[in-house]
Amino acid sequence: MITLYDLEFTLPGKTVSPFVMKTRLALNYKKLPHRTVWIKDHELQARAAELGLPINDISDGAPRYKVPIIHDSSTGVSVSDSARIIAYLDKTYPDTPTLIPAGTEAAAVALDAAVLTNIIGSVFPAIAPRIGSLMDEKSLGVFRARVVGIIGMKYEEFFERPEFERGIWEKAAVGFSVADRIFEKARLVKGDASADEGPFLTGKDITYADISVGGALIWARRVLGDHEEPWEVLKGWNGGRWLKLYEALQPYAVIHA
Ligand SMILES: N[C@@H](CCC(=O)N[C@@H](CS)C(=O)NCC(=O)O)C(=O)O
Repeated sequence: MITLYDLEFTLPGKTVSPFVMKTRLALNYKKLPHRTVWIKDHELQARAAELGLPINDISDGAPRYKVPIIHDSSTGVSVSDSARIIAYLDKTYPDTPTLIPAGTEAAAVALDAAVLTNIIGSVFPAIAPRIGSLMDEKSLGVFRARVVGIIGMKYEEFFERPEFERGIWEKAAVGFSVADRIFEKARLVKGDASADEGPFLTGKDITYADISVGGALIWARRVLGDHEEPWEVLKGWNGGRWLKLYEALQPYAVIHA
């Protein structure tokens, strides 16, 4: 059985992180049984160390414990970082659909970087203050300073500045359009008529790109809520590409608590 470590927030279903959702999408797509263990943000560093889990040593900034982390009891292996976890699952469970085919590791990492800049990063200033509203008091204590670092104001102030938020969504639309052009070009490079069919980014089959972008879309939707205006606006960007992908990935977004 695989244990997936995730951060606990105060919304139904508890999960928020785009990178944990990316990993969950991969686990469900591969039909690998797993369960989620929830940790509060302010407890993550101590709990992960206590459990002997691996530190994330390859993301930006100083190495620290970050979710997702998995522990696979059938091999005794623990892995941190969504891309590394997915590569581990591909290798350890070769009878499941491959998401990072051998030789495409650099492409996967470059794709993640493009998603981080143009999708996650572009909406993060509008998502971060809302994440603050979904945290337990102790975790929020630490997170408050991060929000000020990201948006230059207290998270409560953000909600009184609609013009500031409008600017964020205008910039985000540009970021999503950059991503849209990447996937348009990918379909052309694929050069296959069937690439025009299907809801996924390069056609009718799921690839690593869908999982990477999908984690981010589900994160934004969970934090924004269905009826919030930004989600309504985002749904219409780039010919509805993002909504189509979001909906097609729902069967794989199931949270196994
Ligand atoms: N590149 C990493 C990013 C992981 C990450 O940033 N996780 C965040 C949650 S979205 C986290 O655990 N932050 C906790 C912290 O930094 O204390 C991945 O893809 O797994």
